[in-house]
Amino acid sequence: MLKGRNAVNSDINQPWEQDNQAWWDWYVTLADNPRKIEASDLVDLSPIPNCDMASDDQIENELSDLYHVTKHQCIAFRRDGFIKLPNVLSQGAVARLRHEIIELLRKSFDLSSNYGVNNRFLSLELLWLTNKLLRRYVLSPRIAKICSDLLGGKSVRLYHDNILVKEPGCGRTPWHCDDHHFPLATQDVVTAWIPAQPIPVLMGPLAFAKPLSVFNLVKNIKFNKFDTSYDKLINKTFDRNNVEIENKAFAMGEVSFHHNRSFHTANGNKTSRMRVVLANTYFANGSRVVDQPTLVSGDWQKFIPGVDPGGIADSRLNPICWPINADTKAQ
Ligand SMILES: O=C(O)CCC(=O)C(=O)O
Repeated sequence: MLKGRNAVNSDINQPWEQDNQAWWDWYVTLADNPRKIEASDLVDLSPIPNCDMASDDQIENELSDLYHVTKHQCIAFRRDGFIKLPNVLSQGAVARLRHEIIELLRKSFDLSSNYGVNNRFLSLELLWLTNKLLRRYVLSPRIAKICSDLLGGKSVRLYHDNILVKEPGCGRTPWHCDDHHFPLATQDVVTAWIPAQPIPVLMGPLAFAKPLSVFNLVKNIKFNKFDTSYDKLINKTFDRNNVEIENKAFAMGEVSFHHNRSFHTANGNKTSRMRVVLANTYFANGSRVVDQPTLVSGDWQKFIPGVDPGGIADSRLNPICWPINADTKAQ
């Protein structure tokens, strides 16, 4: 999985040498999976609630309509490092998102087998540049303003959009916090994890360790790029310290928002339905790229083109998404 210089020694202070799909293919090998999920383990779910897909106009209106985040929810986010908010999307907007993402996946991957071709973690990114519908979900004032509110009202730029799909039988996502991943020199980073269907526990919802301060318990654990030891050690440390893990289902339209120091994981997909998610990451305007991005940051220059380490992360691919400004509207 690791290739070239990345495969040679244990150093992570080096650029990632492949694309983002290769990054995910490698990354999920770092997860400790006690047992491979077999085709016979997969559970068929009842059909997704039947609803009409939202039209373009409905999506445009819904994703511009502002969501009221309460003071209590902002406090909970700062304490826990994440919050799950109900009804961020309507059922029609979720159905449309899933439909569109599956169409896009078909163009890049072979989805013909029910068990998944390789039980892979599939990823696509930067779709907001080419797909008008996805662009509404990624540059959405509704979603970006929630992130801004959770960061105390800062204006926020897009880092990237990422379609994250677990085929049936795909295993766990290793424990991590995004601070190790995004090469941004700020603690003002939020990812909106937007499921494109309900996610029952068997499908592997995003699961969070709380409160946010558990970061301190594990911050000195050394990342190992070759095996599952990092994931195992984090798990063991949380276990030993009785850290509470929230691993609950996501209802249709529910979206989670997590801070870049929030430790999170996701179990494997033990259902016969693909777990389809759009994850958008936003960060405070004015933030810089770290001085030394690592291979864990993957192909970050694709998301902040033309900006060198240490520079302000304000490339043309990082529009300000909240507050709405002329630049964003024109795009
Ligand atoms: O979708 C997953 O399983 C992992 C996603 C994740 O870690 C993230 O969005 O930060």
